[in-house]
Amino acid sequence: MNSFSTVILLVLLLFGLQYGKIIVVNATCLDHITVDNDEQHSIHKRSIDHDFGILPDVYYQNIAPMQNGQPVQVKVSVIILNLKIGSISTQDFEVDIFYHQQWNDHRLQPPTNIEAMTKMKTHDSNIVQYRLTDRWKNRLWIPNVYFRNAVSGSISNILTPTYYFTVTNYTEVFMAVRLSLKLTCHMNFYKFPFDTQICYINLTSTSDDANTMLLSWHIFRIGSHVDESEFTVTQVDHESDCIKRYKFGSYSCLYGSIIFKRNIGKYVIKRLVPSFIIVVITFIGFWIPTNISPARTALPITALLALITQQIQSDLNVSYVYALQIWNIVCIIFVFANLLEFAIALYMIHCDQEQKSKKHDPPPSLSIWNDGKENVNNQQQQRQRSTLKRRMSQHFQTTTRHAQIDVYARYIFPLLFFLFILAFAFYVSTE
Ligand SMILES: *[C@@H]1O[C@H](CO)[C@@H](O)[C@H](O)[C@H]1NC(C)=O
Ligand SMILES: *[C@@H]1O[C@H](CO)[C@@H](O)[C@H](O)[C@H]1NC(C)=O
Ligand SMILES: CC(=O)N[C@H]1CO[C@H](CO)[C@@H](O)[C@@H]1O
Repeated sequence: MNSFSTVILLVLLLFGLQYGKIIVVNATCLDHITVDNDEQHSIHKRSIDHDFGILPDVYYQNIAPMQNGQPVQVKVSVIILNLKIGSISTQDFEVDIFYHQQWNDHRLQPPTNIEAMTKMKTHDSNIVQYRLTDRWKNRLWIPNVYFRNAVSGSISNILTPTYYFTVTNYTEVFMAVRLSLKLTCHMNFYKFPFDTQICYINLTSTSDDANTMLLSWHIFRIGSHVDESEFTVTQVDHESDCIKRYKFGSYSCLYGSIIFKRNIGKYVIKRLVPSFIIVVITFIGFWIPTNISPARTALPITALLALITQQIQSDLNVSYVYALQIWNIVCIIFVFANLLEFAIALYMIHCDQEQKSKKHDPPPSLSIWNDGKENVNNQQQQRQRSTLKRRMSQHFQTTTRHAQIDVYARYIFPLLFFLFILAFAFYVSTE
């Protein structure tokens, strides 16, 4: 009984050893292994990386692959997928980009383990291209580039792999990564809402100076999915040959610029047209007789209140005066001037009436003085006629009297407003 169980145990042990051996021995031959559990799967993957063998025996990861003392040329591409302009207070913009860099690392060797590499189909059979996993970013020399004006940023990892590496012709390394960045952009709002903003994407080498590494643009462009509700992108530019000089050395840099123009439609409809109409309406006041005070005062005062409310609501919260504010202030001044003009007109009419009544009063007393000398009938007729005339003229004065100043204002105010609009249009359209 005891010996029987020992035999079974021995058989099991031998079988286990044999099985284990199969796995160990056949691990190098990756095509023939059937992997069942996760642990073995990870061994399988790692073995691809380790056995790839593109690195020489001596490889310094932190030394740039310079050839004949020439700096490494790194071609950079930035393709903007999404672009969102931040608010006025934050002065930034958010971008989603595809970031590519290509360089030649002549130290790399053709892979030793051909079966293990992920060879890619290319249109030309002479070109050998294969893919590397993102683990290679810890083993290869990679250009150390950073975004100078980035506030924050992250590598998009919505889908794996986040990094994408390929090696073409054994030495040409291509790296791609998708980034979400928030970049600062100094905007000025002097011409708001007719403003045009320029935002930059600035790149600089961090660790390799201009003697060891040079950056150059390959592609800088904007994709088609750019949000253009507030702004329209009008120009995209890029500039190479940029070297930043510091005390401790000079570094290669790149910058791309994006110029965008604010879409003014909304502001014209919501801000400019209403205040324009309000000001024009107050000009009607000059055609209303001066003595109809309620109509003449109500019009500009209501307009003034409306304009001031609009001015407060549309505050941008910047410390300087901007175009929309100038427009609003001038509209307010026009309405205020209208009110002042009415006050002056009213005063002038009042003076006129007093003068007239002084002029007209003596004749009756004179006629009384001459009463005895002249024909009584004739005198009475004359007196009646003159009082009728005076009453008529007084009546005329009280109903349809316009101060002379009103007549001038009818032409001067619209003319000045028109000139202001021309000047304003000129101001906002110049650079
Ligand atoms: C790879 O080599 C082939 C021929 O040798 C050449 O035509 C091709 O331009 C090279 N590709 C790159 C990316 O260097
Ligand atoms: C980016 O580059 C532009 C153009 O050279 C420059 O005006 C701007 O100041 C740079 N911004 C930063 C943050 O370096
Ligand atoms: C030790 C052992 O079993 N090795 C096997 C490895 O796989 C090959 C087939 O690819 C077998 O022939 C060997 O016997």
